[in-house]
Amino acid sequence: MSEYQSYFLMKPEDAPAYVQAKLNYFPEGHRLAGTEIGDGNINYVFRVVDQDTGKSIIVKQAGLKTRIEPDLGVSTDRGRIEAKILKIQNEFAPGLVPEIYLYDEIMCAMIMEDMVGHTMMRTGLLNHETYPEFADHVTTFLANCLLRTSDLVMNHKEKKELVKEFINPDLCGITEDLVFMEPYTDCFDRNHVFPPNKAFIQKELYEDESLRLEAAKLKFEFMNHAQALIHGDLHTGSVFINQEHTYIFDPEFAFYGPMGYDIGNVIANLLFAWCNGDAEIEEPEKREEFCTWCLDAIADTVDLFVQKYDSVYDEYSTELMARTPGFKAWYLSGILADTAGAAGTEGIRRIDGMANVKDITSISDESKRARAERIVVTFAKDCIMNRESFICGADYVAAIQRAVEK
Ligand code: SR1
Ligand code: MG
Repeated sequence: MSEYQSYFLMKPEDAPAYVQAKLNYFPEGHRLAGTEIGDGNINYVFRVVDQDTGKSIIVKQAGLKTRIEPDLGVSTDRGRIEAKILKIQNEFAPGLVPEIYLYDEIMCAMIMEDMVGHTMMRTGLLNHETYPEFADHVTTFLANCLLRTSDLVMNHKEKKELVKEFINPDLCGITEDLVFMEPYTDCFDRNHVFPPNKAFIQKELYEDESLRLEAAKLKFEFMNHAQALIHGDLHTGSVFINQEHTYIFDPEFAFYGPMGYDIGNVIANLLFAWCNGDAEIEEPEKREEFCTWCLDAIADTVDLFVQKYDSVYDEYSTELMARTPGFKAWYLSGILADTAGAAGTEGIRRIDGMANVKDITSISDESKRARAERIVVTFAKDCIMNRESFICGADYVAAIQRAVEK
């Protein structure tokens, strides 16, 4: 193992030897091939395949610089955070996250399960596939991972140790800028505004002072409410899925933050899928089927989370004060308001911020894309401005309908 005593950035052809040196996974002498399969902005992802058996494994390495330029200046410590949280999540939501076999602090690389037979959810949704089990799986993941890392369940001192371990200033800094600041002002070159919507974005996002005030409150809630160990970037590119099973992965943005941030991100990304289906599916019946599934998945995500919040709370929260009658409902109302706020901030930042989503940008007809963006922004503003009133799945579906009709 002496060749891995100091850091270097691997190339695809380095990955097989690395796996062989670190892990007893492939038999000696088998022909192994390494390819780079990552399409993210930040890390390198290599798949190593045993050409004799077809068995495969993944190596994910943090580069010293981000893949996009200019470099975002994020510490390689993100690899440690990701490997550690996946182990915790595997304990609380077994089978819903990929298994980590090893984390190497020198190479800032982890070796993990290859999620064979699963597709990146955003890619599947862009092909207008539907996933009947998604809402059930994602809410099992959310209710367990969020509540069971919070003060509702954990010993308060142990929880504070985790808060310390998961301080993630660089990645949080990206979110603070890209989600909670830049989309609300026209003074950042990194914002992408679709030219036909320039006047709309100017009026609805850059010049709306009351929106900016609520976005500022949500930013400070994100930075200061160390409620639970959140995934921190739960969009449909962080999910690998098929008809029966779901994996939630890529939690490098994890830190102790508000639970609603994760739930709201799921909702907003399902709306992006709805927009794509609404604009791109030509056959009316197929369009209706796909779009209805998206709305049902949004509603079920909220309603099943609420149900599972209740059962996980009852089963695991032994905290004396948290058992006070009325506290459970009060605590939930805070999570739900944060959820609506996060659905709104994710919706807005994916329209005019730096990191757009393919669901919207790939809509080929210019006027349909402009309409989709206006629907998302109208819905998102409703979620942010009226966040206390979004308490069940039907509230989100009604808000989407209002945005469509506006
Ligand atoms: C430069 S990083 C852009 C976005 O990609 C990540 O997945 C996060 O969503 C981040 O905001
Ligand atoms: Mg990612």
